[in-house]
Formats: sequence, structure tokens, C-alpha cells
Amino acid sequence: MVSPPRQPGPEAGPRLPPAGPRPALRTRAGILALDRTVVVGVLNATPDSFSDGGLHADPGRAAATAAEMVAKGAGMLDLGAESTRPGAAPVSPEEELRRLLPVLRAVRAAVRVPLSVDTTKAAVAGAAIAEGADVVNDVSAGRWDAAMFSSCAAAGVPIVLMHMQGTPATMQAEPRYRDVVGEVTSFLAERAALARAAGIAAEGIILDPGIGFGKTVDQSCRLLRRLDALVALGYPVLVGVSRKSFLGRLLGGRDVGERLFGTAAAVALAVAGGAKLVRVHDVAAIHDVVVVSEAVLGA
Ligand code: HH2
Repeated sequence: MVSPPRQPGPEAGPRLPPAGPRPALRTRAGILALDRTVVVGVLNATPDSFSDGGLHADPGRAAATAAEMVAKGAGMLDLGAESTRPGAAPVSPEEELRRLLPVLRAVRAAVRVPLSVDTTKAAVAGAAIAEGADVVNDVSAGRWDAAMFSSCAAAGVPIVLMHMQGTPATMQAEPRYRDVVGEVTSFLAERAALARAAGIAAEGIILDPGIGFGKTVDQSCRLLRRLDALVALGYPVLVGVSRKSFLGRLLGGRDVGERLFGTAAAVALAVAGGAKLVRVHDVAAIHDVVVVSEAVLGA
């Protein structure tokens, strides 16, 4: 005899958050709904990014990749022109703009999804906004340029606030925390409060634990495991795990190009933990990971 299917009870496991006001990001390009996790495609116009360095410096090629990423499921694209990989040297604002603007213009003409610009410099952010960028992604959370929050507030542009211990040149030397989840969460709560005090709307703030930015493998895993602590602050959370070195270390020294399954596992768990945006290089594969993760969480 076939037993009847079990009805899921309240004890059935983690679920999507209860219906409330629909989470959304207000950008100049319109409202980006966040009730489904958004796949953010990474496009680096850098010669030296750890995984796609040199691939998208040509505007025509970048625009073609951007269109393909959108066709494969990216809801937003993140354009960077200064690498933040461990050990990376800083570049001048002039050099950053020289790399970024031709690529941004070509990508802007090719796709309609919101574009974020990955920069810590207010002058670069301002020039990118003037050329059509919709979001600023600041891995320093506004600490490295005193004008960053006021520029975003004046332009009415949302900002991603990311946690980092140290600087890219030094951050992986010896990261130390007493309580990595507590410290990252309170740092981001404080930066969000300062951003709001500078005039950035609450619907214009996204928080990011900064996986791999001054974190050991264990600390990165712990932050992913306890993403709920960050989600509880009430802002959308973005997670960037794509191809990162903590995955390579967990997988016995896998190269950057061999970390897709590791990335997929980390993304699935980030979605389960409440991430609303996932920043990735492999858009098509991770789009599938997100769709299946959400279907299971919502069942
Ligand atoms: N990771 C990287 C760069 N920018 N921004 C946010 N908000 N979160 C991240 O986790 C994050 C980020 C590093 O990845 P990538 O851009 O591929 O490399 P590089 O910094 O070498 O350009």
C-alpha cells in the first residue's frame, strides 16, 4: 500500500520569510524586486582580477558578455576597474576611470538591468553615475572616501556596504576576531546608520559580510552559516563567494576555474540563509542553483 504524501507541518524546516512589505531596491533604473534572489553578474575591466582579469577590458567584448549574462538570468551587473584581490595594489582614480568608463558606456548601451560600479572612490562613483550606473558597490563601506555617502545621497543611488578587515594589500595576513559574526554585524549596523545619517534612504542600503576580505576559511564559513544575524538588521544582504580562495582551500587547493561546484554549494546555503543578491561570475549555472534553492525553501 502506498502511504499518503506527508503534509509539511510547521516543523518542516527553514522557509522563505513570511509575507510582509515586498523587499525591493529603489534605483534610478526603477524598482529592483528582491522577493527573489537576484543574480549579480561580475564584469571586471581590470588587467589583474583574480578570476576574470583581462577578459572584459575591451568594451565590445564586455558588452557582449553583459548581454549574455542578462540572457542567462543576471538581474544586475557589477562593473569593477580596480582589483581587490588579496595583495592587490591600489590604482589612481584617473586610471580606474580610464578602464571603467568605456566599458560602462558599452555595457549601459547593451543592457537595461541595473548596473553597479565596484569602487571605493566618490569621484569614480560620481563619474560612473553620470554615465548610467545605478548602484555603488563600496567594499570599504564608505570608510576610504569621506565624500562617498554624501555623493550617493545627493545622486539618490543605493550603496552596497561591505565588511573588510584591513586592506586588500594586508587583509589575509592574519585576520583576527573575538566573534566574527558579532563584529561583522555590528560594523555593518554602524556603517548603515552613518549612511542613513548622510541622507541615503533605508531602501538604498545593501549589506555584505565580505567573504574572504580579511577572513580565514573558518571565519568565511561561520559568516555564511550565521547569515541570519546580518539579515536580522533588516537590510537586503548581498553575498560574494564566487570562485573565492576559501573554496579552493576547502577543496584541496582547487584552481580558480575549478571552483564552480564549491561556489554553487555556498550560494545555495547563502540563499537558505536569506541572501537577496549573490555576486557571481558563472551566471547561467548559479541562476539554476538559485531557482532550485528557492523552490525548495518555498515548498
Ligand atoms: N568580492 C570581490 C570584489 N568586489 N564586492 C562585494 N560587495 N562583495 C564581494 O564579495 C566582492 C566585491 C572580489 O571578486 P572579483 O571582483 O572577482 O575579484 P577582484 O577583486 O580581484 O577584481
